[in-house]
Amino acid sequence: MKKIVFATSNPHKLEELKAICAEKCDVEFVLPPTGFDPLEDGTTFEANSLKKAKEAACVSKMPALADDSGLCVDALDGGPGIHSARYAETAQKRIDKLLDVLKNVENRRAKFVCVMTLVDENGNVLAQKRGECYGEIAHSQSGTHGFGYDPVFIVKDTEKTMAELSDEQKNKISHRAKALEQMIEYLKEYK
Ligand code: ITT
Repeated sequence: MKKIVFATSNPHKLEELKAICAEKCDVEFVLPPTGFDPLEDGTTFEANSLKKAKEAACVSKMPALADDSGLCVDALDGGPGIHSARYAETAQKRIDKLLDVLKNVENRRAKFVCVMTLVDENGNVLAQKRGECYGEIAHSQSGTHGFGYDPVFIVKDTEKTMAELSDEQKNKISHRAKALEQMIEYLKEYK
C-alpha cells in the first residue's frame, strides 16, 4: 500500500481523512515526524496548504498531503479565515469569542473552507483542490460531534449544526470531503 504523509498535527483532521478515503483509495496515511511545525505565514488557504505539504515532504522524504482550513464569516469580512486555529486560545474560547463578536449581528452567513495540496517527495505540486461548505453561525452552540467550530455552524438546508450531524453525515458534506473528492483521483494515480 502506498504511504503518504498527512501534514498535520490536528488528530481530528486525520480521523476525518481516513474515514472519507476508506475504500476509495489504497493509501496509508502516516503522520510527519514529531516536531513538525511549519510556519503558516501565507495570506491564503492555498499558500499555507502548500507550505505545510512542502515542509512535510522535505522532512520525511515522502509524498505529502496537507489540509489548510478554516471558518469564513461574511460579517467579519471572511474572518477568522486563515486565522481560525489561532482566533483564541482553546476551541471553547474560539466559539465564545465568535458568538460574542456576532451577538447583535443579523447577517450570520458563513462557510467552511478546506484547501488540500498533494506534493511528491521532492515537494513538486501534483494537485491542489478547494472544498467549501455553506451555512450560518448559530446564536448558541449545540452538538458534540466533530471539532473546532462545528457546534456553532448550522449547515445550509438543515436545521442542525455540524456537531449535531453524525461523523458519517459530516464526512459526506463537509468542506474537507469536497476537497478530498476532487483529490481522490490523484491519490489513486500516485505511484
Ligand atoms: P494543522 O495546521 O496542523 O493541520 P490546525 O488545526 O492548526 O492543524 P489549520 O491551520 O488548517 O489547522 O486551522 C484550521 C482551523 O479551522 C481548525 O483548528 C478549526 O478551528 C477550524 N476548522 C477547520 N476545519 C474544521 C471543521 O471541519 N470543523 C470545525 N472547525 C474546523
